[in-house]
Amino acid sequence: MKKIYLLAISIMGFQAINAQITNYAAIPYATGFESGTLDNNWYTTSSSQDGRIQIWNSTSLIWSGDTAKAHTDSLWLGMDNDPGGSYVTNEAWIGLDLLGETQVRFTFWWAEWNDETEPQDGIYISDDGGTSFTKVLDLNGASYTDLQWYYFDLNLDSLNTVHGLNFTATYVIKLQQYDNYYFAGGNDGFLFDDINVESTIVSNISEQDEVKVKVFPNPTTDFVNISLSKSNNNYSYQLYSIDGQLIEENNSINENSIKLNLSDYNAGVYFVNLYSNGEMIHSHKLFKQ
Ligand SMILES: [Ca+2]
Ligand SMILES: [Ca+2]
Ligand SMILES: [Ca+2]
Ligand SMILES: [Ca+2]
Repeated sequence: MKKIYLLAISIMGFQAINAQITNYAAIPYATGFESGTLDNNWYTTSSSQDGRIQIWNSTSLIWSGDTAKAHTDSLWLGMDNDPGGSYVTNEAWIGLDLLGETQVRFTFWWAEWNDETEPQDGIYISDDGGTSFTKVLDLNGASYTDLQWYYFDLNLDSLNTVHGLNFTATYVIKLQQYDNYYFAGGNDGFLFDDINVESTIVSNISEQDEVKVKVFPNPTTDFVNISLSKSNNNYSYQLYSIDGQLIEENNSINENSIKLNLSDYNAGVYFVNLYSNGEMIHSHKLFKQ
């Protein structure tokens, strides 16, 4: 039997959101929440009726001289706990049909307002329609400046590899917040904006245009050389940590070799994506010893 949720309409008059995922979005998928509602690729749920997941307007949330503004345009997705007093878990799921996809990136902007770090806060992924989730990124409020927007760029191929997940027709990305109070005056809450899921795969490179790539030494203790069989292709690269976070990038490389210095990074697995004129041509797993 389906549960019927009684929705508390907030005193601000915004519409609360709660609906099952009825569709798994094809990619590219993007939203900046400017329609004012969550489309049917989303499902939201809270562990108690105090949990609040709703779309806010840039002008509506002001406290102690600070205004919670959207990253882009007017609207953003907020998670908090109203009236608070006990802890609640807020979850917003995005359903994605990623069957057969490769080289998929999930990017988003996130801000928080005095939200304390708890292990439940973060980004989770499911490849089975939300039956089981794996945490792939911490969102530790205490480590970030309040109401400042931060960009996250997650390489889902890398995360799948690390966590034993697959691109399926019922792939779910879950945004989760855990805390015990509300935004304005209560000092808790997450803000999300400009969510984007897209494949960076190159499908139209002909055989003779293909750039051959050599990566060596790998494993390495410090440097990795990347040699490319063609020059003058306006190369760039992005280096990702094992948890899919972008840690280094370089644009407009006009030579046919790139030297990465991993000596300052911890031992472990990294991923480098290579681009030619903005299109991905190669992705490689690196082992730093
Ligand atoms: Ca927006
Ligand atoms: Ca928290
Ligand atoms: Ca903070
Ligand atoms: Ca708190």
